[in-house]
Amino acid sequence: MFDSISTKLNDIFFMLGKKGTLSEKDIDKVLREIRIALLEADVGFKVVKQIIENIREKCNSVELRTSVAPSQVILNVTSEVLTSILGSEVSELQLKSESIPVILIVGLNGSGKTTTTAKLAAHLKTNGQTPVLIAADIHRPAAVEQLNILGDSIEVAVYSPKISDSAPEVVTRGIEFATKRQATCILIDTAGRFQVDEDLMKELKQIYAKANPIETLLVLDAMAGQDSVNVAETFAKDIGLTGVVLTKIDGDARGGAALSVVYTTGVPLKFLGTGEKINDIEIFHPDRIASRILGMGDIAGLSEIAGKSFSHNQAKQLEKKIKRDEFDLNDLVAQMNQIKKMGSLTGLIEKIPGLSKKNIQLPNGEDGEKNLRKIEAIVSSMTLNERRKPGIIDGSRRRRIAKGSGTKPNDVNNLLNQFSQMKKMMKRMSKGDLKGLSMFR
Ligand SMILES: Nc1nc2c(ncn2[C@@H]2O[C@H](COP(=O)(O)OP(=O)(O)O)[C@@H](O)[C@H]2O)c(=O)[nH]1
Ligand SMILES: [Mg+2]
Repeated sequence: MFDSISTKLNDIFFMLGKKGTLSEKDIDKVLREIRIALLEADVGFKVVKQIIENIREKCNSVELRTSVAPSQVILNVTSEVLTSILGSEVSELQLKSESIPVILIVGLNGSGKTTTTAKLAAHLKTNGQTPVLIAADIHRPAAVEQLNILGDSIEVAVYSPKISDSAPEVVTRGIEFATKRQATCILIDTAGRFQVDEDLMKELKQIYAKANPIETLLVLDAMAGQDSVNVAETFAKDIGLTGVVLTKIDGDARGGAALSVVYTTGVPLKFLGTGEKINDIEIFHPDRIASRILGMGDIAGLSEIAGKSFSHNQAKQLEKKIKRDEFDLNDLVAQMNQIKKMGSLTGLIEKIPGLSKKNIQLPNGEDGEKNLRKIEAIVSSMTLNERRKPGIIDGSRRRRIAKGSGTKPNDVNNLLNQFSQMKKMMKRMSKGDLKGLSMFR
């Protein structure tokens, strides 16, 4: 997600970066480009207008023309504005309640409700909770089975409906079941429809009355685009929502609708679904997503995932290397191996500044593994000097490296191009006062 917008904005700021001073005209031009990039990313028209106004206003209030690095200032301003549109701060799950806190999961068919219910249960379990799941989608028997399989896999108890139960009855019995089991929280998976309709809302209202949830989370498919705005507005009005979970952000969705939903409904985004597996869920951090949108990567998110496998020293060393512009191809391979250990590669790629799935072709799974091995083979066919200063690699060196690694000169070229792009990005990040890098500490 955000691939094309981040590439575009990245280009805009890169071009701008070369300018020492900015005229009124320059600023107009940049704002126009940002506007187009946002519209193309499927951000709603009204939201785009607001974003541009906010950026312009902030630009006027800072001394842009006397600033030493005006492009940096605009980049920071844009990042601040996007962050604030996305909700500014992390919106945590509420679990304080007199009775067992209930989290109600609602949304359209196929949006990812059942999967998200299980993902959240696993997330809560990791945080010391004892969740119980209630399968209240009585319209599709397969959904009950699906939740049971998922519950088994994470060792979380699931309450399943009896044949003649209505959805509200299931909820009442499910809560009794959870109480007996001494659950510390309850997650209810509900039925969806293909579109918002009256029957669905009626049933959900009845469920809501029985469940009295502390959190009502709307699950939205990132691929649905601007339609999600209407869906979210209806659910917010009819049922009341405390949060949104945006799923399938690992797909090709342009992602702009996320901004529109939050802006239009005022309901905070709480989680992102990043894949089909149970651990593919992330807490939504507005500032990190803003920085991802701007093509600045998500160093904080990256280091969080890396946290467990990265020692403090390793992280410090990496930060130093990036700052001193000493990050070389050996480090690249080492980093990629580390990342590989942490899980799916593509999800992580977009968190690395300057990289996106488009400019580094690294599919998940077996192919990703193969690709990594290929890069490793190329780098290990280089001399120490070539790894440190890839600039010296000319045509004949390239042919030698390709031969030695069993690849084509073009593969070597691609790797070198990607690496140089990445270095440029790192340089810019470490020069600017962008928050990201300090998170490695
Ligand atoms: N790639 C991807 N697939 C997802 C994600 N969340 C759910 N899915 C898939 O979307 C499909 C529908 O999910 P499901 O939970 O059954 O949706 P429901 O009808 O709303 O309960 C399933 O194939 C899930 O594996 C996600 O974050 N990423
Ligand atoms: Mg379902």
